[in-house]
Amino acid sequence: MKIVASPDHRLHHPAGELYEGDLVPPFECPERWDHIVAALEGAALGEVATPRPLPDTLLPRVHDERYLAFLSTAHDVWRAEGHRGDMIPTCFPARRMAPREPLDIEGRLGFFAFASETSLTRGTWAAARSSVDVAYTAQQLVGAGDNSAFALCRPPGHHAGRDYFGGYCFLNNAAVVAQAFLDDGASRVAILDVDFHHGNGTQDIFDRRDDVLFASIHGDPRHEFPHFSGFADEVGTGPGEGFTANYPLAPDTSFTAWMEALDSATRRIDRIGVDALVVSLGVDTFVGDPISTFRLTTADFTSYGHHLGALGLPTVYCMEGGYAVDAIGTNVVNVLIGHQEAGP
Ligand code: Q9C
Ligand code: ZN
Repeated sequence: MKIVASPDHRLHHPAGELYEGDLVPPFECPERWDHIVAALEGAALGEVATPRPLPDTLLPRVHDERYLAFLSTAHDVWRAEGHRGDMIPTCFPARRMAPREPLDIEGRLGFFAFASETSLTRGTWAAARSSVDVAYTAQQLVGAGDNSAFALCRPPGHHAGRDYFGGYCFLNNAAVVAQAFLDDGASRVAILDVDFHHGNGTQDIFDRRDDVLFASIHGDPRHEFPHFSGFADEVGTGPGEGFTANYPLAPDTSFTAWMEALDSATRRIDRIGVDALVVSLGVDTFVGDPISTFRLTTADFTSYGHHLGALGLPTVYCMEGGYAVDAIGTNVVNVLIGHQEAGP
């Protein structure tokens, strides 16, 4: 299995995260990447390759141009106005307010955000760009004939919608990979999102499309972030109807129940028939995760890796969440080893 990673992820390291009334050290931290790289080196899955930049035309196919213009310049504007720290959104357009981009930078920040735990920092754009380059390079390797690749994306991407950031995500890495497969000639691609949280951003991007099947297994939004997306009755809109599948699961879900949902999701992928698979790989389903409630053990990650490898599809794994830093490397490597053992 090919592995792609970039040290530029380190450019994104916010000073704090708003969490339960305090500004705490961010759960989504650079050390996550270090632990995964260390585990990958120990596992000898393959060499770690550095990314090449994605073509300029690709990002605008999944993100709004105005959003990209904002993200790429926001912190420069912020600094030009004399602010030194990170940008934390505080004011959002709620029901019946005007959905119009303001001129003021603080207004624009809230306009393009959906949550305030995610700071936008001086290095965020460069880091998010490197993350999407990592994902794109993994896709190119699989497109060129490798069976599977792991994109060690950081920051993660699945909460980033067509024109909004939040949930630690800015650019949607998995969506870029799916779009790149289509642009290279695939007729249909599946994105399987196994992160503990619903991939609301990915769903938003492909909601009306029938060329990308989006399936997500996650904590029931009645109890969990992102709170307003990921219900079972969200099945896609218009031509996309039937190409979104959500599997919300109760707090404290066991591996057995989780695996039943995975089996339903992969049977649907089989039924529809796809040319490539993108896995949004969050390992925050781990029993020891500090912000999540599922109960998967380290060994369970190998089991479901087997299940995914046995699908026999060209596969790109994009790193998403996982916050039990000491276990994150082993959990990720176990999925990839499981995939490799069962795959073609
Ligand atoms: N009470 C990803 O895993 N805050 N993002 C949750 C829990 C936001 C997670 C608060 C979690 C975002 C990529
Ligand atoms: Zn998550």
